[in-house]
Amino acid sequence: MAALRLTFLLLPLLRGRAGAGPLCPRDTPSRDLKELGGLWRFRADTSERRDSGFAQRWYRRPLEQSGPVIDMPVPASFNDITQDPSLRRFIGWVWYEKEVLLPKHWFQDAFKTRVVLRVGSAHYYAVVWVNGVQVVEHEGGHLPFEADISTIVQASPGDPCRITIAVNNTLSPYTLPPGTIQYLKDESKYPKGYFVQNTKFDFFNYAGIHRPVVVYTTPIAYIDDITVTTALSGNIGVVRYEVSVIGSSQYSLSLNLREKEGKVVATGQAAVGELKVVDPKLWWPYLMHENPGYLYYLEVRLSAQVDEDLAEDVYTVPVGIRTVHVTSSQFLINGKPFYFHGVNKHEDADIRGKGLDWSLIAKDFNLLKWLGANSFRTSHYPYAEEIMDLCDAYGIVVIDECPGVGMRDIENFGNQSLAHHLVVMEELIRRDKNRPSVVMWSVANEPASELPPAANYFKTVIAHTKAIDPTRPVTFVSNANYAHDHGAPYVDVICVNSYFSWYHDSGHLEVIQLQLNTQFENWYETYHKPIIQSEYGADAVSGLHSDPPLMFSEEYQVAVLKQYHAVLDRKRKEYVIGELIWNFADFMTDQAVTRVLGNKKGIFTRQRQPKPAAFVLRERYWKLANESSCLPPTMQYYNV
Ligand code: GCB
Repeated sequence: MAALRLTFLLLPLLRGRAGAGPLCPRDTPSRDLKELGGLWRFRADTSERRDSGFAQRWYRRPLEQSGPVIDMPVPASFNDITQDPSLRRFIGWVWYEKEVLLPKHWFQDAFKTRVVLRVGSAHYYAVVWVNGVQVVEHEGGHLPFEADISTIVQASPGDPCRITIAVNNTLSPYTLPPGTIQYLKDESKYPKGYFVQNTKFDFFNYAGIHRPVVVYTTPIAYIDDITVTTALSGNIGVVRYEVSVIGSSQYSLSLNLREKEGKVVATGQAAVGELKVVDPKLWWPYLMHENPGYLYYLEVRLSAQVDEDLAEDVYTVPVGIRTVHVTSSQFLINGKPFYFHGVNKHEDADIRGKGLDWSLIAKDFNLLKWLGANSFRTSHYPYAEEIMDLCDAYGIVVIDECPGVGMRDIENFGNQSLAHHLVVMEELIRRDKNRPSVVMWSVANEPASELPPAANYFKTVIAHTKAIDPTRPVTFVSNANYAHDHGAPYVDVICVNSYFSWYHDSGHLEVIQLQLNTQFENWYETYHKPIIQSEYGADAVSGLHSDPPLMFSEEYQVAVLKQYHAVLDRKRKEYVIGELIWNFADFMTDQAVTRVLGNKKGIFTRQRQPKPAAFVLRERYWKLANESSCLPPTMQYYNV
């Protein structure tokens, strides 16, 4: 059994791993970008050990020469694209392939251009070949990875370049999220070799290439990374930066910090420095200011000597000047108390699963604004960079969560998991460190933090996170008993999930207020840290009615929310600093007797139509915003 699991997941681990480039590819005057979205050729490896693709080296020749292929959209999950139930539940390697023609001018001065292939995310494990040569492999969905493919593509300029990506969705006790493969051997019940994948998280394990695949260029000497942090000193905004350059040690830099309209407000020349802005326009959350999400733009220009030649690169990062502080009872943004009134989301939709979809992204942000939500948590994994860019631009505050979800077994807290968890936090922070919208890292959701090994585990993960990014608070989201939570001593903010009258005392709305009050008091008396109600809610099947309210009706969902709100309204005057509804929209889960085509705790349906709870929340969020913000009276109304 172990050997078979090895074939499923770990075969490519025999080779080296490679990481992601820190800078998100953008069109700049010195860089080209080509997106490889559309239909790719696709085949699932249905061989018993799922190893035919590797044994027969499918990457060596065009995929259609080694067997049948179908068209598969990228980006998208593969699960819901066809009518084939076995592909929907497929576990193992799937193979994607695309041939691309790269622009001629990329080769005109071949040795001055670097060509990079980047995958926004592929779930869970991916191996990539270009023209049959392996260029990168990566563990973990939800985060980008890339490879320098210059020498391979420059060996045959003008020829189509064949990109093959094998993706494996098998989870193990040591992956994030964890899972297990279970072989069911009773041949009176199951066919020979029958297995299932079990997980302890509550969303469907969609798989495939979920975010854009791009090829981009940089000059041979290039800006590799830019790190920006901001501070306020009186009326001076301080932008501290660090630029790293690869490909030359003889170079000069020129930095311009520009306002939105283009005016330069500060300049620099050093690789590490501080830019000062007098009376800066601060980055404010949505509904906390009349001009939320204000961004400056830090343009970095590089001139580097490479042999006899000059390489020039330019890259611009958006910069929001803001500060974040946590006290024993408040969360301060720019020194002002911030109350999270927001949602938990999922990347999830009909047909495309977890695949990036601009229409869905635009719709979701419009719904967030309509709702008066000022924040969300990226439950339960990092969201697409495209989504995060809009959070920066619109002023939507983010608790950025890694895929540490479903860690319910003791095996998930050993050294192998820990080592991977640290890498995931490094990759996440490398990707999102410059984002003003990200105000806190969440290293896990509902781990079994009552288990003794969780103490050292979370102490280590949180210390590591803080060491890489000392500027942001760190949390994880708990549903453990306050008296036995071994991770809570290490967090800056207590995030608690509870489902009173749903998973406990089902149907008993009358106990919510007492239980919620006790929950808050217990946590606060133990830790004296601010608390976020990071999940609460109830399933409501759209169109199901009952009065008096009974479980699963739209009325019951509303009633649960109102009971929670009564207590939140008292406690937010003390130390509760936020409330995030579970969930923004209905979403797909594994099939189970408690799930009706997925989890129905959305205040919007999966198709983004509001249930009555959405209107209740909308009224509340706008009221909260109007109470606490410095909005001019003209903006204090529903933004319809
Ligand atoms: C939770 C989990 C979330 C689930 C939710 C539920 O506590 O964090 O992933 O979907 O409860 O609806 O059961």
